[in-house]
Amino acid sequence: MNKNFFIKKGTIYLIFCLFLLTAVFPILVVSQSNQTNDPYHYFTYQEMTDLFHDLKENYSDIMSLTSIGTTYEGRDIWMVKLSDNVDENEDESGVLLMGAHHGNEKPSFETLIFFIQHMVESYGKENTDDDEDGFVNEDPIDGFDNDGDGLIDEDPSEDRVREAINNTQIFLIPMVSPDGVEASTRKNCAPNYGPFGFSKEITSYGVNLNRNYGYKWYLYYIFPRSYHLAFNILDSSPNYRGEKPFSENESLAVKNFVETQDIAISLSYHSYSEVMFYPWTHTSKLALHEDLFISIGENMSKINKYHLITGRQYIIPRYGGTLGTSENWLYGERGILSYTMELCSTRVPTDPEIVYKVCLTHVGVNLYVCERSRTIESERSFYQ
Ligand SMILES: [Ca+2]
Ligand SMILES: [Ca+2]
Ligand SMILES: [Ca+2]
Ligand SMILES: [Ca+2]
Ligand SMILES: [Zn+2]
Repeated sequence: MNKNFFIKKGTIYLIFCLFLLTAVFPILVVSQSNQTNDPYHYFTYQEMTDLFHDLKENYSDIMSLTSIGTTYEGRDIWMVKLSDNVDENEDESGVLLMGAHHGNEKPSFETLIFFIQHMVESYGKENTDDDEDGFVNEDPIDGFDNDGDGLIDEDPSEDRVREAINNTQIFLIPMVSPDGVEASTRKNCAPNYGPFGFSKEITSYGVNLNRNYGYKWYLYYIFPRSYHLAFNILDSSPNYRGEKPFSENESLAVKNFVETQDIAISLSYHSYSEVMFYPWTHTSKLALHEDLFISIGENMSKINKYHLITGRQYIIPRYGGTLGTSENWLYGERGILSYTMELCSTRVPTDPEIVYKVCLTHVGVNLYVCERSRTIESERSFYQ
């Protein structure tokens, strides 16, 4: 073996080492950073507020931003409307999507912020082959791998977004309880002055907003045991209902807003347990539109694979009834087909992949609801 060979061999070795450094090292770094998986960062109230103002600047033709009320701590309760001719009240079916009645249920607002971004960004985009597989919109967001490539919902339909925005009025209140979000609490943050507000001193803080809606409160006094009066009247309880119906700025803001609009379907997001409920939450009697509730619910279930539960099947026989929920009031007083959506299998998942998936899937659920809302008026008479 001559000297040249060793030089040559050394050069090859050097090149090999360089190759390792340039080609393999980044792969190692990337795979390591994939493994570390920093916990998911959920929006703060301020970040959401800033984002909405930015989006409104860029998409003012299809998005408006309104404060429907102010919390005890002075935060605006934001309502985003998505629609064409957004500043007009058009004769289109209305959909109401709400999150964070309970401030510690973070996926509930994250899903809606993601939806808003997806909608405004897709609206003006031409139909695009997002996954670059040569087909356009072959796998829309419906919870299924439509093209059988092993990926689910990887090529959303831009046309579908346009159709929803052009033909629906979509109202979103992603954080009903911004104070609760900031404090990460189930209840809001207003002080309580005893169960009925008669105490001179502050006795505790916070009302469970999803017990504060004023629908048939009198039943508490007729059936105190069935409706857990003791727990709902105790102001330190996590389920404290408030001193009177709509005593809270947040629930009153939702009520005042809803009363000015024509809304067909409403979804109120919570977390967790991957189930969906619809009225009634206070009785085993079937709602007048039971069949319609089931039909919409089963179609949502195909997308998110969540279990559709009726009050009759589960909550009421086992645990008694719940008064003061938003869906009871929305349906009972306004005739809105309203659902409670319990997202995720844990209250606040921190795995970014899990959060992304739940957000993406519920874009599909929300789009479905927009589509279905357009036929609800005629279906109502058919189903009754
Ligand atoms: Ca696409
Ligand atoms: Ca594609
Ligand atoms: Ca696919
Ligand atoms: Ca799909
Ligand atoms: Zn909740």
